[in-house]
Formats: sequence, structure tokens, C-alpha cells
Amino acid sequence: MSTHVAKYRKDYLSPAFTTEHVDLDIILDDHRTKVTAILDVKQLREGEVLHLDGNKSLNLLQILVNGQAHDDYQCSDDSLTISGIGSCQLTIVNEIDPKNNSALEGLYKSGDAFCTQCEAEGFRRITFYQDRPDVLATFTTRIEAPKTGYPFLLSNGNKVDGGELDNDRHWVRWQDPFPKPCYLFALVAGDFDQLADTFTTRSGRQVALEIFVDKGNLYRAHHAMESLKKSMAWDEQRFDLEYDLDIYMVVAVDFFNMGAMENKGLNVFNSKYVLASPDTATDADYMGIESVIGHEYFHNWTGNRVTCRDWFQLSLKEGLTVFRDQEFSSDLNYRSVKRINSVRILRGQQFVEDAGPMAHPIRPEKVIEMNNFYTLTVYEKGAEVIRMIHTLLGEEKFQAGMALYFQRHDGQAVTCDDFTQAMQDASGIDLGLFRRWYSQSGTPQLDVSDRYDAQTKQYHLTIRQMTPVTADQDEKLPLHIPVDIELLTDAGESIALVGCDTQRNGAVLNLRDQEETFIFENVANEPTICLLQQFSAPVKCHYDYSDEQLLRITQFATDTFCRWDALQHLIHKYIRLNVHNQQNGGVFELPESFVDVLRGALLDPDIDPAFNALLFTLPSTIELIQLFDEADIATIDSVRGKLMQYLAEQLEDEMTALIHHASQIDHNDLEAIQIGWRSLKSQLLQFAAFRDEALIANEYRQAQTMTMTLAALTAANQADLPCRDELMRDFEKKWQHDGLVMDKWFNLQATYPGTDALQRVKSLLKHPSFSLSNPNRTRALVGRFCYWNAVAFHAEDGSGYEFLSEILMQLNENNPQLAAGLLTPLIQFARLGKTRQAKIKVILGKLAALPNISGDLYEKVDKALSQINS
Ligand code: B3K
Ligand code: ZN
Repeated sequence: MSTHVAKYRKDYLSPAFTTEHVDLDIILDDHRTKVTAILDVKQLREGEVLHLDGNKSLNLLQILVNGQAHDDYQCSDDSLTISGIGSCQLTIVNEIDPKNNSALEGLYKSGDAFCTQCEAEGFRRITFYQDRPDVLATFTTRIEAPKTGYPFLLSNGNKVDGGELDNDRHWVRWQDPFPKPCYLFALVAGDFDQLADTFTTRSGRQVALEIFVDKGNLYRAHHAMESLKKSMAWDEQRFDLEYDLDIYMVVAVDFFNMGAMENKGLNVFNSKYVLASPDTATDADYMGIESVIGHEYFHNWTGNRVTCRDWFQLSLKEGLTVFRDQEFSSDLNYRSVKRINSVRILRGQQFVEDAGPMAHPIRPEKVIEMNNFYTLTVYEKGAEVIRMIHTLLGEEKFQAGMALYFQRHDGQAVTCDDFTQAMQDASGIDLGLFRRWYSQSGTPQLDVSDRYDAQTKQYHLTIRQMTPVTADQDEKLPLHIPVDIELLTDAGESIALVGCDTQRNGAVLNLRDQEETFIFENVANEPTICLLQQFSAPVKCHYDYSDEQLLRITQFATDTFCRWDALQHLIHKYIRLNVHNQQNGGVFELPESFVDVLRGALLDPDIDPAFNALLFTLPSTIELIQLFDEADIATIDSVRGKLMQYLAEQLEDEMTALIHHASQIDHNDLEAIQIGWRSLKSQLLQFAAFRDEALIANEYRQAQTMTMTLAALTAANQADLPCRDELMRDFEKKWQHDGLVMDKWFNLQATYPGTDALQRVKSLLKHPSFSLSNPNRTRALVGRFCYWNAVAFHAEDGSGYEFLSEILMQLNENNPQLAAGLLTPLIQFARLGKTRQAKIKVILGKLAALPNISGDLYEKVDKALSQINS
């Protein structure tokens, strides 16, 4: 029987004690770091004992109550229960072993530096504490270490004291005046290069900005610094929010389980989201850095000043902060492109999560390992829910809601309900039904039909909603769904809408019931409907479009999302058709009208390169699998390849001309227009690879930036060109010393389309640049192979699944969080058919039988097994 116990949202109980102040003294040592915590404990309910969370890695040395030894306590593997105390000063002394901490939670070593990761429940690996987000304390932290190797000793808040000691040692004291939950605690000690700057807030306060990177990497930290300053200015302008401490620090580390962490005043970042120079980072990397720097900065208000009452409320801070970072990127760069990319992640990955064993509402009800719930559902769907509130309220009322939220809850740990209540109270708009988005999981499906009455000039639009049952919930109810629409004439003109709240080129319809009909008056002729402008709700939508209508929308819709989406509909349709053809011995076919629309897009004198790059980004094989009840992966992949080849042939002249044009106007700047051209050229090179190897090899050799180097290399890899191996060797030789750049190379190796991809990946596990203890490397090679190399990973002999299970068995104990992340493609088996599912079931059974299976893996494996058995 498993020892892993689930917690339920409904069981929330406020704490019987709280800790108001924490005075930490941490004497750093690789294997015996000594932690002394003096806690000002306050009793909130009489007659209860103090329960502190802990971990078996803690070595408890001493407990004092008000300075006196206290032995009325019980210490287990994961807790310390202290009886016979009320409000008091509690001192706990313990030791930890950072160097042997391979889980990368709590205090650990990343290379030569000490660093911490406490969210969600890592602080309990540093000391015994009430490790729950509704216990808010001020912290002072004294850090002591040798000067050699650790000239920088950092923690949250402001540096208030420090000094020298004998034997080459020194110490520093930090004070964080803002009460915070312990998941926001951070400590970093090491030797870094430091990039310093300042930001003057709109009220005139000067904030010191410091970015710490590995020695020699300073020149790669400037973009992160610029992004930070932009974030600070944007949050003042758009959200009226100013930074609150005198210093903001960011440290880049190489060993990190995720992207970055918003610790108060001291963000710790995966170096992938800090370091960039044109020769080592692509435009996408630059954008990623801007967005993650923004995201962590925005948490200072949405997450830190107002935090979560309990971890079930995670989307309170994550959904809202993703929404804010998306808006930041949209305001600074290119809104439509950002929106389409967000939708691609949502549909391609979050919808799949909804359909699998890990389905959960954005506010989960039941959790074993909290780290398993930093999901696309909580983050990306969570952001969509905030976006819908924004759509329903409009910017002005939304901002009034934000202001009320901070006015009511600054300094508190609150719930998602507190947030929606503030939005409702400030706007006067009823969000009662809307709240169901927080409790109901799954992807709603809209079925849309219409009727035009030429006599009355009325257009009747009927929308039915239905949410399919999910692994976690059998019953589904109607939701409040904003459906933003536009009507087009046959000539592609936008029709002014009468009979509903009009705005822009359309209207936001409020769908609340299971089925509703909306009537539009004075519509001169039968219109074409564009549904879900800007993807106004995270739903699947079905309407029986003719090809002609879809082509019309692609060309004429006002909304860029709808234009892109109509093209996706067409691509899906032709993929389905050709998969059917190929399975039945037929030939590949594609209507001329479709090729013509794409040709028109390439020939447009006012071409918008960034948007066209998206039009020419075909859905991945893994996305296309979702179109089929039982996917024939090899055929889908082959049809996708044929579609690319066919378009490459049909549009050869237009594509070649644009590739040349793009080369002429690329000056390697980070201006949006330049990024757009590089992005279009990169996509077109993927097509060109099928007919012009010399062009690709030449582009690789001529490339001035990592963006174009990687575009050429990707093209060579995807088309498996004869020059591919030589170019890969060249890249390897040049970058083998640089792990982050080598991750790009591992990514390509992982998605190699040849039949021996798995063999290659296996032998690369021994590559000198690879290490299973580094999460970035592991995700770049193993993660990328399992998630994105659909054909090889899902090979019918089960070899891909066996491979993943071997890796997971190695990681299960060393880094369970990383292991659980890598498991994802194995448990998304809904469309894979019985043969593969049987193989997956065997593998899951093996994992479940691991004698020391971590909670992280157990939770996902157990859910997967129940779904696969049902
Ligand atoms: N809040 C952190 C994520 C923590 C993940 C813990 N497993 C980063 C972020 O979302 O900003
Ligand atoms: Zn976040």
C-alpha cells in the first residue's frame, strides 16, 4: 500500500499557530550546513500542539523554548510536533547536506554556488517550519561562509549588516520587512560577475538592480537587465504598481528544475532565462527572457504582496501573473503573434492535459505532490480565465478590480474567490456563474449552427455548450463563456451588428446556458461567421464551414487570430483527408484554392512577416495526433511531410524570393520587424530544405546570429539532408563548452526524423556535454525526444516507452520533480490505440512497483493506471 496521502481543498483549516518573525542563522558548508532558526511563534487557537513540517534530510540538533531546553516533542521523517507550548520564542538548530541534495529543492549546490528553491514545499528541507503559504512572517537572515568561493552572500530584503571573521570567513545579515510565506525565502552564496543598474520608480525612489551570473558571462546579462527595467516601468503604467524594496536581485544558476522563482527581492533564475547574446541565443530565447523576467517581477504584487491561502489556490497568483506577462509581451512586441502562440500552447498541450489522467480544474481539489500541479492548466488555462474576466469587464473595470483586490488584500494570503469577488464588486458585473471555471475541469466544446432568414433579414446563431467528462469529474455543468464574433459579407467586409452590444468589429456574446440563440437584425445577405475573436474562451468550437468560407476568413477577417485559425481548420481538414487517402492506397491531394491563398499571402506587397511566419508554421505531428480517435502516427507524420514538400514545390518561386528579400533586410536588430523577417525566413527555410540542400548549407555557414544558424540546422535536421551530420558536427565543435547552447543541439538530435533516432539519443547520454543531473540537459535530450519525436517515441515495439522508464527509474530518487515532468508524454495515451496503450500499461505497472517511488511519480502513475484500466 502506498504511503502517499492526498490532501483535499475542502479540508482547509486555518493554522493553530503562526510565526510572526523568523531569525535565521545559516553557516554554510558543503555537507554540514548549520541552520539556527529563532521563531516568534504565536498561538491562535488554544489547546492545540504546534505542528512543523520537516524532511528526512534534516538532522535535528536542538530545540529551545524561550531559551530553555524543551523535550516534549515528537520528530518523524516529515514532521516535528511540539507539545506543551503556547506563544513563545522557539529555537530550532539542525544540519543539512546541500551537496548531496540532488532534488534541487531546499538548499543545494548549483555548480560551486549555494542556492535555494523553496516553492512549493522546499523550506521544510532547510529547517522545521509551518511550511504553508498562510503563515506570513518577517525574516532576518544571517549567512556565514568562507570569503574565498563565496564573496557574495545574498538573501531577501535589504542588506543591514555584515563583517569579517577569522580564517578567511565573513558574514552578512539581510532583513526583509515584508511578511512573507516561507516559500518566498531565498539564499544564494557564490562567486559571480555582477551587472548593476538602477531604476527610479515613478514616486522617485531609486532601486538598485543587480544581476549575478557565472564568471565570464556578464556580456550576456544585458538583455535581462533591459527586460527588468521594462517590466518595472510597464507595471507602473499599465497596472499602477510600483516596486517596494530598495534592491532587486536576479541570480542565474545552471541547475534548476524550472524556469525561475520569484523569491522576494532575490529571484533565482535558470540561466536559460537570463543569458543571451546574438551568437548564443535565438530571437525566441530573447523573447522568453523578457517574458520570464517580467513574469517573476510581476509576482512581486501578484503572488508576494498578496499571496495564496493554500496551494489549491495556486492559480490565484500563477494564472493572473501569466495573464500579466502575456499582456506585457503583447504591449511591447506584437500582440497578435503573442496571442496565437499562447493559443498554440493551450490547444496543443493544455487541452491534452484536460483529456488525460491528470485532468484538474484550475483550482485543483485533490493533491498528493504539489509540484505536480504547476501545470499548463493552472498556468495557461488559469491565464485564460483571467483573460475572460478582462474581456467581460473591459480594461478600465478590470483595473478597478485589481485596485480593489490590492486595497482589500495587501499583505494577506487569500483565495481565488477573494479575487473574483473584488472583480465583481469593483465592476458591478455578476461573476457568479463565471466562478464555475475555477471548479470545473475539462475543455468545453461549442457546437455552433446558424440560420439566415432572407425575408426578415435576421441571422440566427445557435450555440450549444458541452464539456466532456474528465478523469477527475463525471458531471459537467454549463459555464459562462464569452464568445467574441464578427460577421463577414461574401466580399469579406465586416457587417455592423445590430441587436446586441456592439464593439469593435463584432460583439462579445455571453453564453450562459447549455444552448442559446442570438438573433442579429438587418443583415443584408447570408454572412460568414468568425468565431472566438482573439480566442475569447479556452474552448473547442465546431461549425460546419465550407472551404470557401474558411478561405474567406483567412483572407478577410478583421481579427488575426480568426484568420490564422481558419487556415488551421483547412490544414486539419486536408491532413485528415490525406491520412485517409494514404491508408487506402490513394494519392496526396490538395486543392488549388488553398495553395493560392498561401501564395497570395506570400505575394502581398504589404506582407506582415511575423504573421506569415505563423501561417507557414504547420502543426506538429504531436498536435495532429489529437485530430484522430486512434492515431496512425507514422501516416500522420508522413502526410505532414508530404504537405510540406508539396507546398515547397508549388510555392518555390514565391518562397525563394521572400528568403532573399528577408536576407537583405535583416540587420540582426531586435526590432519587431526584423524579428518578423527572421521568423518568416526561418519557416520558409524548413520548406526550402526539401528542394535545395545547398541553400540550407550556405545559410548555415553565412548565418550571423544563433536565430539563423539554428533555422538552417533545424531545416537540415528535419529534412535529414546529406549535409546534416557535417553541420551538426560543426555546431558541436564550436559550442561543446557551453551547456545552454548545446541544449539546442540536443534538441535537434532528439527530434531527428531517422529510424535510428532512439539509438542516437541513447548514445548521446554518454556525450561529455550531457548529464542526467542537469535538468536543462535532460529535458533537452530525453524530454524533447519523448514529447516531440512522436514517431520514434511511440514506436510500436514500445522501445521508446522502455527507454523513458529506464531514465525515470534513475531519476525517481535523485530528482523526483524532474522525473514527474518527463513522464507526461507517457500518460497522454488517449489517442494512441490499444496496442500502444497495452505497452504503456506494462511500463506504468513497473514504475508503480518501484519500492521507493516518489510521491511525484506515484501520483501521476497511479492516476494514469486508473484511467488506462477503465
Ligand atoms: N513560482 C515558480 C514556480 C515554482 C514551481 C515549484 N515546483 C515560478 C513561477 O511560476 O513564476
Ligand atoms: Zn509564476
